[in-house]
Amino acid sequence: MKWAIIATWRMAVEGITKACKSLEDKAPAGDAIEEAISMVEDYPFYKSVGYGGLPNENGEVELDAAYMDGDTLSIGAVAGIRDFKNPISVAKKLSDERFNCFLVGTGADEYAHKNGFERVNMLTDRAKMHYKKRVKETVEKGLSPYDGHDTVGMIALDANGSMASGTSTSGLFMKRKGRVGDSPVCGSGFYVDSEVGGATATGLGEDLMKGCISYEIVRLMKEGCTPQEAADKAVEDLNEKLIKKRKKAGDLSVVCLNNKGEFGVATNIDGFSFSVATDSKEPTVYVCKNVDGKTTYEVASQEWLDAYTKRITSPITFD
Ligand code: SD4
Repeated sequence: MKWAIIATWRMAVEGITKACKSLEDKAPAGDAIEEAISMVEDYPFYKSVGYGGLPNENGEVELDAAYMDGDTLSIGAVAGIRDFKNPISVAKKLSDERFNCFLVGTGADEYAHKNGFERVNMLTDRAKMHYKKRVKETVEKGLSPYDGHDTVGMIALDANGSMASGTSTSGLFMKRKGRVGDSPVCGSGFYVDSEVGGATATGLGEDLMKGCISYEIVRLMKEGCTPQEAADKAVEDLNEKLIKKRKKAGDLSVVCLNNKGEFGVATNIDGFSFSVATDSKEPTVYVCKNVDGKTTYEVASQEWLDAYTKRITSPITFD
């Protein structure tokens, strides 16, 4: 049986590269997801996931994460958790619970503490600088505080045909305290059913939730769409509906994978990237374009990859 793993954004590629070795050694999809997402959470230069994630409007890092097992449909999720190193691991552990599997705020913190998860101050000096800079720019230039975000969302298929999905994010930069996006919400930020496939989303949570977009993609795949057809249709339909009913649509980007290891990707923005690997494909980063409402993608060039690394690691300057 084939294995495969796909994730939103370039930032997932190191995690995926590590998880590939486990999938090759017949590790369960859920373990591969936890391993790969933890690696994204731990890297301080990814400023929208885990350690180094950007704070809310009060300067506090509040993290959302979720995990779903595609064999049992078990779900675990946390929202607004503070100062725990790996929210994905807390979410995965919660998926063992029959009840109380989605915890928020201090309830999530207490659960994580009682279950021995590692506490770490997740607000880095670099994130503080981003915050100060944004406060200054917002006052001086009237910028939207919500610009800029990247959630990691992932789906894996293992050699036994089992599937799992996970998400992890610090949500929107400068979000209101207590704000929860789509990422920990089942059906919106993620969904997986090993009998069909899985999907995960990134973008403006408030809009992604209006279409329950991850569930919608899995539903379309179940009805016979290929992953690419399902992703295109779900993003196009939601984008159109939002424009028709509300005059604007936020960023909507998705990746999906069926239980044969075939993947699909769609976005309504330019510049969405994703990372994918299968038993016959080395970990690869692709960059998407949206041309006349259709998503196309190509392998990220070395120039693009170099510019990315430079951008995320360069010093933060105040003009
Ligand atoms: C949220 N969807 O909290 C997340 C943010 C995100 O890419 O995905 N950014 O709304």
